[in-house]
Amino acid sequence: MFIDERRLKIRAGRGGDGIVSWRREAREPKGGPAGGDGGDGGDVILRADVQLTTFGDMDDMPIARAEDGERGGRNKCSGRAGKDLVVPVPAGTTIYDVESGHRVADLVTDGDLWVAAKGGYGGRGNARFATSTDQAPTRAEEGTPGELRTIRLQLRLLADVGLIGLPNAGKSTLLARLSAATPKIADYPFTTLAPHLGIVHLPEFKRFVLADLPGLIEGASAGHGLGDRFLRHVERTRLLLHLVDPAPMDGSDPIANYHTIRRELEAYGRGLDQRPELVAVTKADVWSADGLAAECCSRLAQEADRDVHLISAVSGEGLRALLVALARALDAAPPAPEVPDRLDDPR
Ligand SMILES: Nc1nc2c(ncn2[C@@H]2O[C@H](COP(=O)(O)OP(=O)(O)OP(=O)(O)O)[C@@H](O)[C@H]2O)c(=O)[nH]1
Ligand SMILES: [Mg+2]
Repeated sequence: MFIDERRLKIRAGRGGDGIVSWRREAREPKGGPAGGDGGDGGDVILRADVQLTTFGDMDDMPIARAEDGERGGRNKCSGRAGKDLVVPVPAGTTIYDVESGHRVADLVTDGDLWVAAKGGYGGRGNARFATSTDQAPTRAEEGTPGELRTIRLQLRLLADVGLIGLPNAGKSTLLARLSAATPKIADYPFTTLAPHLGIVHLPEFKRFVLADLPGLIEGASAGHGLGDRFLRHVERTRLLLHLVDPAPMDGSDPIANYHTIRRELEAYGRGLDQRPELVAVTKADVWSADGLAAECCSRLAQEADRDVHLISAVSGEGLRALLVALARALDAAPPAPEVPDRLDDPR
């Protein structure tokens, strides 16, 4: 299952206690202090992993807990330090502290590490407290507790271009045509229930990552259809590719449909409506003959004041020109803005 948000309690290991003990040797009944130090507690560390695309694997982890340090031993032996717990998370995971609501880390690159909770320190044993005036200290320290906190993980997929459009517009079909991805395709709305990524190869060894999102509908920002929660996954993209069906099955007007999606982007906020956008009218193989597709293109170009491409993911028409335009637009596009530095709904 695709899970892109979750809460996680984390607890670092406690430091082991230092101990009080005495050296015992033959003919030396009252040896000096020999209590060892406790070991430090283990840290809980989150690590970005590009192989992961969901938090689904973390389901059976109600609390992420690192090992405690061991108690000190006799003969000045230190206790063993607790092992760190390394929790892999998908690359693109943003971490918020639930209590403060603040962003505390954003793990984007494979292997990025973040210490989520620091282990406690081991206490010193009595051997450490011997001085010239006190050669038999009876004092040892307890270990300190490890950090305990609750965090919220939010995933924003790492993609360069985000595919948006109404259900059935042809988003998944295009992703499948341009990349090796194999999303489910069908002639009914809401076929795609989770975002999919594909890598699109361009000439000269260039490439970009294309994200296919579940279809949006009017009122998505108010929770209609699948809602707008998947729009979070285009937040890191630098470019939107907006697909428009020139002759939707429900008889709706393609231009009105285009504006519906634009309104949802605006309602979502986070500057998504300012993101550079390319528009493509799909299914040219079906609707070119009677001029319907071309008419839709010219109306859209006028209304939206953008270049509009006419494509078919089935026949391949217009795809080469679209890729050239995408590559150019990507070169010119500014970097995606930072992810939010606060949770809007800390819970
Ligand atoms: N003839 C033709 N059919 C297409 C083309 N692109 C998509 N289709 C068809 O349109 C229907 C919907 O395509 P999808 O790719 O599943 O649409 P989607 O936008 O991903 O839809 P959701 O996942 O429901 O949001 C399918 O029956 C496709 O076969 C095209 O270029 N030509
Ligand atoms: Mg789809």
